[in-house]
Amino acid sequence: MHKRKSAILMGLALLLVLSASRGINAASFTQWAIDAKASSQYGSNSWSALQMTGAPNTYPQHGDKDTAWAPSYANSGMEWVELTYPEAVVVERVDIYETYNPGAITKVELIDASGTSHLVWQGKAAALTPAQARVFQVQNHTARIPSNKVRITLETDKVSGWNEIDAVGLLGKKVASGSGVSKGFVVADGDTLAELEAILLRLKSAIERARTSRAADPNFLADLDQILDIFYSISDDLQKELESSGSQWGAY
Ligand SMILES: [Ca+2]
Repeated sequence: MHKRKSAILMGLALLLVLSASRGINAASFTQWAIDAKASSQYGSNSWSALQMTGAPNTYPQHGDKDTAWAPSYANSGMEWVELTYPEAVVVERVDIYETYNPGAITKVELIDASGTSHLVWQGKAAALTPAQARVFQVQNHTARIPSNKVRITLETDKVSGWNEIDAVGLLGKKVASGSGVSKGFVVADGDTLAELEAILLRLKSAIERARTSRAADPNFLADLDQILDIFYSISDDLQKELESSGSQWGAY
């Protein structure tokens, strides 16, 4: 019983390692927002939500600049902004360029294609001393589903003065679209698939050796056979998907 449990755990661990190693081969890239809205905005052009789109054009300056978003009123409680990006990605990091009275952010959420929000950071608002522009970097350790929207909540009465945001960068990896096991988070390419096949072949021959020399409990080996079959079907699915979506990988 103990051995069977270990075999299943080993199999799961191997699957996780393989999934992770496939992800590493896809390149991460930064996107800038193409659309933005906010709970309020100081102006319809200057200091509007749209001033958060595109790359930073205020940072590293600290000050009341009309190239950044500002809410309608300073120190008036909860405000939020929502940024939209061209590509849904598995997000690694959100970079928030706070260019006037930073520190009022209390929550950062990612929003996936279905509109579900995933909380990736929550904390207390606190003024920076001395006040200066900063890039507030939030790592995503929770949401593995691709997202193309970021929602940021600020408590504007916690940090005195106008709390302004210049731009918000979204760092992440693109995922293969379509069905099968890679839906959602697994990224595959030709090299990692070859690697996977080689590992599976080694595992298969190790099982065969153990069976021939009667070195292990037959039930344990049967479990390993089943796990191996699962890995082979994952590998096949990835191969099919790679063939059908190969053209997506050229852009980044
Ligand atoms: Ca800006």
